[in-house]
Amino acid sequence: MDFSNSQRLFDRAVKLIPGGVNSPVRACQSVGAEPLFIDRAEGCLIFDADGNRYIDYIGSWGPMILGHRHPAVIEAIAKVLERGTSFGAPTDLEVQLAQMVIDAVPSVEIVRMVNSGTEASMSAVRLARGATQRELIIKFDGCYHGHADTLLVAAGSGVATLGIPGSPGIPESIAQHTLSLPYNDVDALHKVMAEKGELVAGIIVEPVAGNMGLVAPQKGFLETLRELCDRYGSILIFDEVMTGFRVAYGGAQALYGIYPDLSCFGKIIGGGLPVGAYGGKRALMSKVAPQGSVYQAGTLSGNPVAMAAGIATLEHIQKAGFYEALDQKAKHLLSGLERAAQKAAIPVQTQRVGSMLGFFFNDRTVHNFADAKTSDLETFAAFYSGMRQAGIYIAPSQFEALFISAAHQTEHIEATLEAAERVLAQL
Ligand code: KE4
Repeated sequence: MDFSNSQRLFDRAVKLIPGGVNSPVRACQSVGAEPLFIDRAEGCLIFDADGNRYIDYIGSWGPMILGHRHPAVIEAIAKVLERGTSFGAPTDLEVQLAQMVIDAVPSVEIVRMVNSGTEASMSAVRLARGATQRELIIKFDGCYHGHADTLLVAAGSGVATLGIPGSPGIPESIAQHTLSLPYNDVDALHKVMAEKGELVAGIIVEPVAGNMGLVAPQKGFLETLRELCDRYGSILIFDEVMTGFRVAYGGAQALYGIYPDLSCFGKIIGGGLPVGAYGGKRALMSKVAPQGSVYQAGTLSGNPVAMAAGIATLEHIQKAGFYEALDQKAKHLLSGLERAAQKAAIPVQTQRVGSMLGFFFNDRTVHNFADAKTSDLETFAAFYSGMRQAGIYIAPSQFEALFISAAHQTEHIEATLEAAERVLAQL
């Protein structure tokens, strides 16, 4: 494969943009590769600046559940453009998307649109602190909730990928108010809440962890979070930026039947445009300005073009049978990957929740970030490069999840499995 156009663009980009990218994980540093510059995408296919074709399992890190350039989404965007792009004032579209999110997620009565998952989680944490007049926030090692100061402690995703301890620039006076515990560790949770529960403003969690690789909640973990937040008056925040509308139309909370006080969304509800949202109980959300005094704002929040893309996406994925079909494809891919790894006698541990899936080059079951970090990163890097050469586009990090879209057909999954078999055999 020829990568000369990507190379040329990257050579220019590194002089103009930190690391040549606008988000660290895209730099592919941890797998010893250089980023592909993408020219266009269609359905489950993505094409780089040299015209090379790949089957895409990143899907823009989750938003592209319908696949790229779904006609309904493109048409909805084009239609709004006839009215304008941004007014800095409310429109019918944000009312419609708010209604759709509230109808989909039982625990959400009121919702605020923002521009990213980071803003959603940052705002939910501020609201939890404002509502309880407490300062302490609990999160979990390897979970990533965007890059707000309070939440960049022992974070996953790009922070884990690059092995950055936390991040320079976060004052100790802020970091000290965030406690990070091992994911799935109910004993640690009971212990900390018994000691400090009355001081805890909120507990924020990825109900299915997708930023340390894919780690599902163990039985009792989410239930314990709910029970302890009730006992100590702390706000339970589900960061469903990745899981929302992904693992089920109502998110992980609908799948597991555990309901938080606040939920964060992003990715899919923007249909590929910049959208985040946070919402929950009326009693809590009514404290958000201008109704209440917890301040949060955004020039482009509720942007009509982004709203239109989100509405078109949600209209499509709420159709009967959508998730069942998606889950079947994910199951087909993962069981094939397991067979290929066994055939090559390479230890791989897979996990799947709906169409969010992951695999660790590891012989132990991964229940938390410490387990995930024992994975064979070198083998992962070699697998990544082999698959990319074979035209399969997966996340350039062991600490990310993979996504299947409605546009992936059996032929794409079969081609992926054939490539995986060849690549694993060569490792
Ligand atoms: P954004 O600010 O990137 O829109 O969302 C932050 C965020 C919050 N919560 C969860 C559970 C998330 O997964 C994310 C962002 N996910 C990463 C990929 N794992 C985005 C990719 C990137 O950082 O480039």
